[in-house]
Amino acid sequence: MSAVCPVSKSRATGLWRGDYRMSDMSRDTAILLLGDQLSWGHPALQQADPDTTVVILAEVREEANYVRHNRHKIALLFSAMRHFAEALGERGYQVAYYPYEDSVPSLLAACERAQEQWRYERLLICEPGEYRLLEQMQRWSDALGLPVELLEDTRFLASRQDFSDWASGRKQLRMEYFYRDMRKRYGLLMDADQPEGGKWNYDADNRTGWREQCEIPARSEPEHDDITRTVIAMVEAAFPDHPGDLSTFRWAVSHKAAQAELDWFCEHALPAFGTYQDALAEESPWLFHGLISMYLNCGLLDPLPVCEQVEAAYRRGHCSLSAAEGFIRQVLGWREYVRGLYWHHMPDYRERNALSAHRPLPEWFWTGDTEMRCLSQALRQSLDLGYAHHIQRLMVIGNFALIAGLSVPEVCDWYLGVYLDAYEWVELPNTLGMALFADGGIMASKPYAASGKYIQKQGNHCKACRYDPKRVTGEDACPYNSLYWHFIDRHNALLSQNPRMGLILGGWRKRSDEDREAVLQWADHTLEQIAEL
Ligand code: FAD
Ligand code: DLZ
Ligand code: SF4
Repeated sequence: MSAVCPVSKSRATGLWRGDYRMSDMSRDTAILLLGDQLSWGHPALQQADPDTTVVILAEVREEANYVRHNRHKIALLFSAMRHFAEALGERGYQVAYYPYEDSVPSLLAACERAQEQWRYERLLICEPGEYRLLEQMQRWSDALGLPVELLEDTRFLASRQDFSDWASGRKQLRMEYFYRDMRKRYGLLMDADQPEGGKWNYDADNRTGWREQCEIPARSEPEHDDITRTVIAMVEAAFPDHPGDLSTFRWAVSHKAAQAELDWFCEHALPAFGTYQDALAEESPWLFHGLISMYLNCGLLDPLPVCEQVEAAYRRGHCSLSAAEGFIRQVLGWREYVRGLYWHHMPDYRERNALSAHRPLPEWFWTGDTEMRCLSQALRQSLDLGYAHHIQRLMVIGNFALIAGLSVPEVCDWYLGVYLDAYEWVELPNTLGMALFADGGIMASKPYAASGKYIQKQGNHCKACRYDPKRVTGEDACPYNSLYWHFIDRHNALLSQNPRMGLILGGWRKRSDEDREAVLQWADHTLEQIAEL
């Protein structure tokens, strides 16, 4: 195997670039690798011959700007792309790399430029994670005048077809049953054909609130190499209006470094992960969470080895069954399930707005500047770090958006831009379906609406908040409280069809007219003042 056209490392950018001698400039096949497909398990790489293939990687305007992506997300992807380009070069591939400074407008434009240089005869692409891009790519064959093959993304544990087969004929698509089938299929945490420990799900053990019971292990900061430093400086200059404080950039940008993060998690945080999975802590944005979704979603980690590593930790007695099961349920269950649901229901899923939520997003969603302490902390860390854990996304930010009736598309775009693990296949079902109930209950069996009491139970934010979680009306009342009852009251008709809401609705109806009126009036006042909360 010989690379006819040697790759050379440019001093200026630290990138692998082709040596553009005309005699060398042709390849049979091009592979376009997207920024979230940086995996050796990529279906086109699996069948590629480096001698006849050119791999295209491109940092392009359209992908970087179709929502207001967090600068952490852009820097993570660009640096990981540049590192992967290097690794491809080391394995003998010719790489056509277009850095952001080249001002390439779109992925199609990058393929056109590469075609001029490499005169390839067919283009292989792994299907993208967003419907918007899939639709575009289906027209690329005409635009480029050559065959474009869209390959199935084999990096997931359930294919789109697997999910459709599972879904067909079912009235309800509940995650729990999908998850059990996946456990059996992959033999994870199984004892012959029975679930390890006799139960499928240890969710009830995963709900302890945070009362500073133990020390939260400190995370180390990965050291940045020249490539990452160059990318950070470029992103800071090129995206001045995007959120993200890059002085705190702490993310792994190679397979090896991402694996080291997973190893650290298994060693230090996994044992307490199960217990505090639903906790909210004033003193830490990370608690005992994995911080691996950003790597799984861009190809730096693969889901099966991740689950196997966590199971191995349980088998050697390093963590409890509830910790291992709680974690594997997220990766093998929820992650695969939301992807299946997305492709099963797109494109109309994106248009759903079952509760007619249209209120514009308050400006403080982009600054975190609100006196609601739990919400301010969750927003600020989301904007600054590109990360919030699940309960912050669901029960602090998402819950507020749900009970205040914030615009579904605006909230979805916010989530898609702000988080460094966000791609529409995973963001949309979680936001539109799970958090906002805008799919009318396809994903969640009841809305995840809660008052300040839940947030107080799960964490320690309320102690230092200017609002009082026990009060429902009045200047000091926690805004979550009246807004919660306003939500219950305004969706009374729809919610009364849901047997799981009976108790709450019954309790609300039993209250005196005066009492209810006072709460609703205060909620109206709160909504009028939403910009000032
Ligand atoms: P851990 O708590 O350590 O969990 C382990 C892993 O399980 C995660 O890395 C992730 O890969 C997987 N996982 C857990 N829950 C889910 C879930 N509901 N859906 C898919 N995977 C899950 N996750 C994303 O990857 N991208 C998103 O854009 C995204 N948007 C979300 C929006 C909302 C409104 C909500 C409620 C959840 C969203 N999630 C999203 C799911 C979840 O919050 C994140 O995966 C998790 O917080 C990532 O942090 P972690 O790696 O520390 O997770
Ligand atoms: C998110 C993202 C960003 C910010 N930039 C790029 C890019 O410049 N080049 C690229 O190939 N991919 C990028 N991505 C990831 C894509 O948006 C992602 O592949 C699609 O949204 C499909 O999931
Ligand atoms: Fe959040 Fe309400 Fe508690 Fe303040 S009082 S931290 S707004 S739940």
